[in-house]
Amino acid sequence: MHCAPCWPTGCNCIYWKEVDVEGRVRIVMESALTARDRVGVQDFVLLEKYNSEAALIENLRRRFGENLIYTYIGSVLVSVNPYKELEMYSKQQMERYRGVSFYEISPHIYALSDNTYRAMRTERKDQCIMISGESGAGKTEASKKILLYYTVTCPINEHMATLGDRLLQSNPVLEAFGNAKTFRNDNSSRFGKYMDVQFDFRGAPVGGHILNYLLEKSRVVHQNHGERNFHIFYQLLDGGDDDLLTTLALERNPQSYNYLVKGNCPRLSSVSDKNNWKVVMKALSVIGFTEEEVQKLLDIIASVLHLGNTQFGEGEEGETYITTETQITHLAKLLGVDVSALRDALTHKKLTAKGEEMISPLNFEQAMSARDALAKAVYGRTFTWLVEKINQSLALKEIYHSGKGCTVIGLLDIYGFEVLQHNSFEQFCINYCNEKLQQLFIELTLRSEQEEYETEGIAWETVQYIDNKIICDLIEEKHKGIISILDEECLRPGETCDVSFLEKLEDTLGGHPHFVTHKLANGKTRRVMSREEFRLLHYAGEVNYNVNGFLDKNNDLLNRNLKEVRTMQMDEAATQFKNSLMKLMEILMSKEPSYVRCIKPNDAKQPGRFDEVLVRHQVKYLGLMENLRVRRAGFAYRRCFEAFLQRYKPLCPETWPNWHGRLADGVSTLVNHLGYKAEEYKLGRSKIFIRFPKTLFSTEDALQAKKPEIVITIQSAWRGM
Ligand code: AD9
Ligand code: MG
Repeated sequence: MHCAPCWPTGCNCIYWKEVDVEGRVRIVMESALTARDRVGVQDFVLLEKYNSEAALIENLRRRFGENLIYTYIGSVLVSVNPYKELEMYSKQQMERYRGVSFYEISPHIYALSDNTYRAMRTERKDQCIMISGESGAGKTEASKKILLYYTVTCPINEHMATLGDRLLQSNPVLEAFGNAKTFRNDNSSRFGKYMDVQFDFRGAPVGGHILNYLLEKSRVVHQNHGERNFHIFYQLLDGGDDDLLTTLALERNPQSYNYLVKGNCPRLSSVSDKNNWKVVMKALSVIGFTEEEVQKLLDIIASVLHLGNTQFGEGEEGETYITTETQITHLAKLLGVDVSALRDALTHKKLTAKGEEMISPLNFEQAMSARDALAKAVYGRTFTWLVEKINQSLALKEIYHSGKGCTVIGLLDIYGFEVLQHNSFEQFCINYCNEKLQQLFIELTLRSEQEEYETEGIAWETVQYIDNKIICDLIEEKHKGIISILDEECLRPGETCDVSFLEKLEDTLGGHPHFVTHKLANGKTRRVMSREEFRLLHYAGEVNYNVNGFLDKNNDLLNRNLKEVRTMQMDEAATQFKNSLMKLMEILMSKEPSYVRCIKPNDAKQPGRFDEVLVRHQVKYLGLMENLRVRRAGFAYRRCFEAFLQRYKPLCPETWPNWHGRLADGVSTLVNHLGYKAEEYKLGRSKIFIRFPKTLFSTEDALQAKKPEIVITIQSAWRGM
């Protein structure tokens, strides 16, 4: 059976012609709106009880059961991870969504991609797509599908014919170096990513640029049980040929390396490191890495493994020395540094007192941390270098006069809100980032809704929503925000420690409604808190952060011990992160936003399981209910006059088969004929706004009841063609 949509209305959802094997043509009707009992509604704004979280979750559940993983809240796309391959991402599907009106066809990531692209082309305005959701919810997969859609469906600029490939190939490279198996996701992105795709005036992709955020460097030296280090280490050991491993002085077994055994999880059942190694090597060459550059990259990866196996001994006077001389020789060779300089850097520190430089030995513990700090720094810098190289390869060519005439679609795939058993500095930064994005989301959605109502000349009804500015301020405010206090503690001379940082927080922030510690809670808190924790009441829920390691992580440790080797900026880590977030906010604010909100249906990473408690939690912290309330703002449904008339004109003799007057008058005639009451709808300048879903549904039902009549009319029209 062959199905072809879009006839004769071009709207893709009411009429389908089916051609059976004998060539007989039949017109069938399928409307996503009428199938609502079985598959739920495709836009949450059509829910009768739009204020009910339970109704929203039930709608999600029904659709998930039918493999309908996408649902809208107006123009926001909600996506539930199916944890299985669905046949909905083919090239034919891409074609189906190309140029088709957003709401007239079932929700899809391609519909959002296409709509964003068309908005960029017609309005000549930069766009961005913000993808959010917790770890494993499907953000990275969504961003890859969007990128694929553009590289497949957009025209090609003959000067940049290979750009599409390079854009796509940047993914396996960044994933090899920046992703890892975690408890929550076998391919978890351990860095935030914002990618701009630049298009020329004909809509062909001509350039790209990536910004990366806060790579989780601590993973290089430590992994929790059941987790792995970054994929590239295992790929190299499994996929690299014997000669390569010999040159790098590596053994094939990951268990031989201290930095790879912490999680006790050398292999992944879901992917082959060996195959991925090939994919990554090919991708590096497509992007334009030379053989020397690839070799350099692998030297560094190998040197990190050798660093991890570098061991220390303790002399009689407490001095430290290196016991693994062969490792140090390999290391020096791979890093291209002098052996004795490296030995000194790992066992001594340089101090400057009264203008004089002094060298003092490190004790055993200090030497171990210096070693780990060097491994993290080397890896972190390599990742930054990798991103820079990719950016050079994707950079707009001169013929475009540095982007003049180009428009941009930005893709943001950034870590979701994270609450672990033990939350540390990394979770603090990640959750702060999510607070900022939520703030932006609320601000922009509200703003664009308000603007639409104003343009359409319809009175704006105030909507209640949680404003999380107070929490953002608590973290980022100058002088009295948590980041400022942390920086001050790091810079304060004398013995500062994590506990003194916590005390300072208590002194400054005591009484703040979103900040709690063991002392401040005074036994009033429901959940037990340790003396080393502070709790933030995020918009998405409460999180306890353990202050252990905050100062070191903020200092990046390396500052103190290995200044010689580093050439990085001197800003403290949290402040650097705050500044890069501020810049990101500016970038996003300057563009027209679209949103994909990803939901993880279960923690077992299994298809077909919908855990309501887990989903409810995500619905809450993604702010979907607020989003829905803002979007409804009194009206369940809005549609431009033309589309509304096109769809429902068969219901009124004066508009069927064609209306020849002004569109607004046609809609007015139609709704009068249907008996809409004044309180049920409003006519804007170009759109009709319908207040209740039931008004729309009864109109839709009337259309379906008329089905046989219309089919006959259409069939005879079609046969006559
Ligand atoms: V993390 O914050 O980087 O840890 P993500 O990026 O949100 O996380 P990811 O996109 O990596 O999650 O998805 C996790 C896994 O779910 C993928 O490896 C796939 O196995 C699975 N997945 C996600 N989306 C889809 C989909 N649309 N179709 C099929 C999917 N499988
Ligand atoms: Mg990801």
